[in-house]
Amino acid sequence: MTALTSDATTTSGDGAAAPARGARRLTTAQALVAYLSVQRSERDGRVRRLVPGLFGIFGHGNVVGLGQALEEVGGELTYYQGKNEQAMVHAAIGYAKATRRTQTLACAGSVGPGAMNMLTGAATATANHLPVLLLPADVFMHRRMDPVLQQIEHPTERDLSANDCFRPVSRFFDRVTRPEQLLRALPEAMRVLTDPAETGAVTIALPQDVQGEAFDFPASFFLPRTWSIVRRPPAQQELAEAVAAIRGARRPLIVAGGGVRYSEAEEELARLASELGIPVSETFAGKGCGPSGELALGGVGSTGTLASNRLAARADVVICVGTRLQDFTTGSQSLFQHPDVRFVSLNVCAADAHKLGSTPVVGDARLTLAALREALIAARYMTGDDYRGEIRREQAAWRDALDADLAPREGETISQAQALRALNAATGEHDVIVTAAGTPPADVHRMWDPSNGSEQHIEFGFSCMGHEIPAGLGFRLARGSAPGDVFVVIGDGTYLMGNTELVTAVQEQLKVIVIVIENGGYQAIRSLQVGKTGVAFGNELRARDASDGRLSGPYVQVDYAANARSMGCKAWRAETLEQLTDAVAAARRHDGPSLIAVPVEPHRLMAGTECFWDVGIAQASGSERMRELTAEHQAGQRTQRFYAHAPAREQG
Ligand SMILES: Cc1ncc(C[n+]2csc(CCOP(=O)(O)OP(=O)(O)O)c2C)c(N)n1
Ligand SMILES: [Mg+2]
Repeated sequence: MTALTSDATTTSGDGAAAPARGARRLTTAQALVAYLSVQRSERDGRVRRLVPGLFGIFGHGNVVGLGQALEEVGGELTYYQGKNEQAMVHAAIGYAKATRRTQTLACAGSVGPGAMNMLTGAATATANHLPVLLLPADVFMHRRMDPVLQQIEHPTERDLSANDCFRPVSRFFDRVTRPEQLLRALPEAMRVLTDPAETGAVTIALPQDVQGEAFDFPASFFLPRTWSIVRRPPAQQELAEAVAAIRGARRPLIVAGGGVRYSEAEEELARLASELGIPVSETFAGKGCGPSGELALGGVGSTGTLASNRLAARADVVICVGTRLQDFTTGSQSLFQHPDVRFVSLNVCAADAHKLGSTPVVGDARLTLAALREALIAARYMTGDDYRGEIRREQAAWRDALDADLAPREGETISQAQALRALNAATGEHDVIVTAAGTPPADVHRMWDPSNGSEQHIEFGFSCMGHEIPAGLGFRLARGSAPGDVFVVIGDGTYLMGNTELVTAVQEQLKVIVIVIENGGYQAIRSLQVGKTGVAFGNELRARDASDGRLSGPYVQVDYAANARSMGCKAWRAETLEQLTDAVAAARRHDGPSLIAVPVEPHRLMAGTECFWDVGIAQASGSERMRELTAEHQAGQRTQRFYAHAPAREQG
């Protein structure tokens, strides 16, 4: 061992010139901490710490291993104390989003439940292609005293632990059963974290005995290493095929996804759109990354604008940029109704670039958009005046429909969309809005006007209730003292599921402004239920009623502002739009975290989007209404399409 270590030299990154001699005797956990402390990422010449901090909750499974290491050698790895392990992962996701996937945080949970609580966060990160580094503690490898506390004891697979549940929700998984395995596991983990096509949850399970086991690590292992996040250029052949597919288009439409934002390709997208006259619609993750002005269509799909959806229904070529094309975006593959519609998909991830039978262009969004723009200009491509007129008419019709939808109604309290419009007016450049589940992401996607310079970050790849507040913390942490405020818009149901990271915000003095929309429970789901089954059951926050034995009694009253105050936040309740605007101004003046509770009209949701969304419908029922609704839904299912691969050259 020592022979290997004492002569080791580095082949990596900055500092590579100096050969490192000797070995460092460290425990697995100490080596992990020392290694993370010197990893950096680089994109476009800007170097940053790749993992500058770690969220953790200790238990017996990691306090004497990883906890010991952090205390002794963790001076360069800021430790944040989580309040719930799932929330820690959401904070890391927020951090990764804020830094456009160039940085993230590590999350350490103890063995058993602490580790398992991170699973939902892992899935959220993986579904969204967002880097997070997860360090769940694991059971003993030596097994001298099995079964130990928090061990599941699988009857037929004794080498399996609860942590094997991370495998399907991770992009990289390893269980480090000997200290020296870190020499292989950690570089591979960093590679996956920094590869835009592969990134997601990266999980390294740390058995509690192994965390404390020592090894003579080569000193070179701990030299600073910089991981370049390379912009992969598109292949000329794929580009040529994309040009061939687009050049005959009369009604092209761009669908911009999160990949545009993560690649920081917004300007390049705006340039292509304006020089070629192609309108831009946006997915949830891409919300706000398209251009503003006459080619901006806003959200697309199930929660999209009428302008986007009507133009999508007639588009002949759809140019997808950095999108995973999930069913909310495609209207469950019913949105694009042009009989000969074809897709061109620009994506750094080949699997995404090939979806919907697309003509794929695999590469970085910014480079690919620039190359495509040049190639289309060289081919003298440009949309016609008639199409531009059509776009303007659809935008005007959408603006009118939105104004009518948001108008005050006699005898009603304010609506959520009205509150969002007021918030939209009270925010501007550098402000960030974070949403994830319920109706807030849907409404932000549809009606938020990003032309004031605010950024919207909607987590809807997994739409995970509980993402919002910790993700807001992640944004604030990543942005440090940079200008602009972080607003979290969250439903009352979701607030009840995950709010305790507000204590962490107080602990760290992180200024996050949480807007809780009070509407008596899970209204997004109630509305879906009533629309698809004709009845309301089990979704509102109501007391059990003795007469029918169901949850049909009065609304349960929760004082959300008092709840936030009890955790150390400032809090207000705003019942009118004026009160909301005033509360936002007061929250901006306050240094720490705050909350504004906004009661809204419970059943008033935004009007429909003319977009079908498929859900598993009841094919048998004793209720006539249910049978009618099933027939209606099945009519929608008949509009679903199979989009075949149609490369230009095979079409002649
Ligand atoms: C962890 C998790 N559990 C369940 C769901 C399903 N779900 C989606 S929205 C929603 C209701 C959210 O209620 P609330 O936050 O009050 O928002 P509202 O629907 O009232 O706008 C539920 C239960 C989910 N997305 N995530
Ligand atoms: Mg609600």
